[in-house]
Amino acid sequence: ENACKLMAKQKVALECLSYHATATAEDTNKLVQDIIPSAEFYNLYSFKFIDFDLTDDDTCKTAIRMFLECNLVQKFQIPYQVLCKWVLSVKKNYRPVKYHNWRHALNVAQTMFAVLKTAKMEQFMNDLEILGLLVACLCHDLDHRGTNNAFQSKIESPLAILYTTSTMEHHHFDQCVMILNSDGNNIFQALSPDDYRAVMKIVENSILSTDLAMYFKKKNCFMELVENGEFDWQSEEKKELLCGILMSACDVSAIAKPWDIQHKMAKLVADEFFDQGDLEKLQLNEQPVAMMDRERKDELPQMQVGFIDVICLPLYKVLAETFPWMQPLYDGTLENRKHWQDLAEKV
Ligand code: 5BB
Ligand code: ZN
Repeated sequence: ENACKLMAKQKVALECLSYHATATAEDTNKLVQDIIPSAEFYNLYSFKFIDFDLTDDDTCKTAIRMFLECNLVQKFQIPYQVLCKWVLSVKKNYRPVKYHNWRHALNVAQTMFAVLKTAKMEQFMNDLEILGLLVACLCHDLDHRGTNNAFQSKIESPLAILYTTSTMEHHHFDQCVMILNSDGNNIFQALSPDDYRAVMKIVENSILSTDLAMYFKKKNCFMELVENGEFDWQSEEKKELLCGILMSACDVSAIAKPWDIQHKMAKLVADEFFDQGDLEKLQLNEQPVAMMDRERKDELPQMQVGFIDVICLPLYKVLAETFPWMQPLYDGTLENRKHWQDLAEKV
């Protein structure tokens, strides 16, 4: 078994070497010189943030603005050049798939920013946790191939042999570490060894928490604490749980956006699922599940209602009950449920 894993690791490493590259000096210098518009300009404090009108350059500046706005550059002595290079490198290590691309990562990070600032969750986090959460959001889907864990397992990809559970999430974290360890990309370089270890632990836990299977486990623990009237979120164990739950809340937050945005985002999600379904039909000779079958796209509104009822509303409900400033995520989702329900009834 160990020999098998070693071989898989070598294969993954070889694949990565051929694909992986960090930002060029030229691109980095250009970004370093540019002025970073304000948080207000980018609408960063709002749960209605959209990336659609942003250029690729602007998406990098948006990410940098979040670090500046949280004072992280100053607090952790991040050389500005390193921050710029790191953001460009992270962007470069997302693939141009339809949904799980750099813009999805940026949207997740922006929701986390709004959760910390506008939903006032900052009061439960120290600076190191805020740094870890923003880094985790930007890195949480690195090198996503537009296919899910079940698919990696079905095609017996080296990744699935290396990591039998949370396959892609382990890979996203590995990619995150790989970028940080690349020349001129280590935004954590000035941290003490203890802080370094602590922030990496937060990043790892937060990225692994974005696996849906992990979410269901964490949600139950979280609900138990809430039902027992927990008010103290400071212990390490509870903080890990809270960070994990917030990651899930941000990861699915497209569901809480104004309807026209949610409608477009859901189309992107569906298109990526259908592409995987096509691969399953053609490469594996298998009948894909409804969600991934283009022939069944009429069922999309009903599936979104299911997604909202089973995953999103319960998640936002327990969060809003515990932290009232999180309510906009619940309200936005409930509003979209009406629209999807209307569409589902027309079919
Ligand atoms: C999701 C879990 N899966 C294993 C089986 C199918 N379900 S689902 O029925 O809730 C479902 C979710 C079905 C269809 C869907 O999209 C059709 C376009 C979705 C869906 N998934 N809809 C979305 O808008 C989004 Br965003 C997603 C992404 C879900 C990522 C899961 C991460 C969850 C962390 C808590
Ligand atoms: Zn994601």
